[in-house]
Amino acid sequence: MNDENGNEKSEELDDDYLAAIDAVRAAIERFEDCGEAERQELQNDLDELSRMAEKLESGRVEIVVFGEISTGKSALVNALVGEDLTQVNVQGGWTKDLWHVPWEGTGYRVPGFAKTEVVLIDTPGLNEVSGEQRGEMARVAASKADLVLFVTDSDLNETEHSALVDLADAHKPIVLVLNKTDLYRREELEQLLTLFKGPRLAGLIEAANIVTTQADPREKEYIIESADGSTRSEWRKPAPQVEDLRIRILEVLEAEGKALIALNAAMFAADKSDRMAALRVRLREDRAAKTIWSFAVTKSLAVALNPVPAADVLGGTVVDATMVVTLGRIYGIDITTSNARALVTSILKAAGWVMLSEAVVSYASSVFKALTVGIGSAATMIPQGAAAGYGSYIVGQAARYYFQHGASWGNASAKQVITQILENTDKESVLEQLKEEIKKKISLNPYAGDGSQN
Ligand SMILES: Nc1nc2c(ncn2[C@@H]2O[C@H](COP(=O)(O)OP(=O)(O)OP(=O)(O)O)[C@@H](O)[C@H]2O)c(=O)[nH]1
Ligand SMILES: [Mg+2]
Repeated sequence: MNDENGNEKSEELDDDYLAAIDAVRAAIERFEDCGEAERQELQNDLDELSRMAEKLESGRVEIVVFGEISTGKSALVNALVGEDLTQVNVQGGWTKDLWHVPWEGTGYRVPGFAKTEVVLIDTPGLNEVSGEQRGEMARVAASKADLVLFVTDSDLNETEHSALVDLADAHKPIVLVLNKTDLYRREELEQLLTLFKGPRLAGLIEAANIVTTQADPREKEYIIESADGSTRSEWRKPAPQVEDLRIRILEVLEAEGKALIALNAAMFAADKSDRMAALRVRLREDRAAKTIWSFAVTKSLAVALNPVPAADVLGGTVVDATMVVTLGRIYGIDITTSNARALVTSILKAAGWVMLSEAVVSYASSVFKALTVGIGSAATMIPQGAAAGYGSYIVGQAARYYFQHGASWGNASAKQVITQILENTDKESVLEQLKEEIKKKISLNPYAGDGSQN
């Protein structure tokens, strides 16, 4: 950008670029307040977002070299950089890691930055025998690239074609590099290029982005004639030919480098944000389910092992209130113990006292049995405990719904929600499982009778 005096003006970063920085920062902030357990699960994603923010803020461009094994990706990186930095080998599957190679002297600078860095990232090849994990690593790297150099040395096979489709679907800018052209006769090469520029890849890659190279051409026999007329032959490796590719990369960067980086970062942030949100939902649901179950079991055991006053069996106990406070925390909502108690009571009311009456029946029968066969009989304590645990289980499910909806019953009434929960719960199976838990505990407790002795 030049001003009226013809001097280069230091450009401001444009709105898209700043919006991309904001999007990445916002994605980070969205998950920064999560609890310790969630943070551990989300840490990798958060780190990746931080790296993306740092990349954006420093204006770094990342070009990922991607493709089948042994197509010459590593050789291409070396040829572009002009140094043998990454390892080239005839053996397929040679590159096992991601190699970040700074590409100095490109002359490219992201507008708005005084100095920027272009990095070439060499990746492991696709289709390596037992190298699925490394192939995946390469795909992930490509999905984060500002620009992908898709390297092939022949017509595209199934793996290559579907990888190309995936990248194009993700709106990745791609330069398709046909390498090792020294191995083809002229007609063969033309035939291949016609194929690449034909209908099969139309829509996936524009013709201008199909480039040929010789990253590490095979040795050729050179005939050398001496002054005396005698000749000798010598085998030498010709210089690599990657100039067309270098020019094309710079053209793409000059034309849309900054937009590519911004678009890439914004899409990355959106994807990560979705992924992390989904992961967080799954984590919360897992933890909530485990919490509800463990409190239901605790309640079952408490009631089964200590024949208790009616008030405890009827719910609204410390166990239920503590469960509600714990569930609230899982969903990032702080609730006081007295509010938790109030919530438990309102859930029980909304349940239409169904559970209560069941619990009462169960309690009454236990009292009756206790009177007839003696307190501590497994025949009485197990059903009584399970019924109490079932009550806590339902209270837990309702409280979970309440917290999932931001501490409200959403569009429904508490009664509707709880009726639905009662309908959707396989009561028999929950009771059976609770009974099993109680039995396990009794058999582990040397002081509790197993019922048969009574
Ligand atoms: N004839 C010819 N051979 C090449 C060319 N470029 C690379 N090669 C050879 O192809 C083989 C594989 O090259 P690499 O650069 O290791 O290929 P790669 O894609 O990095 O392979 P992996 O890391 O195993 O996936 C080596 O023997 C190179 O010498 C080329 O332009 N022409
Ligand atoms: Mg390699």
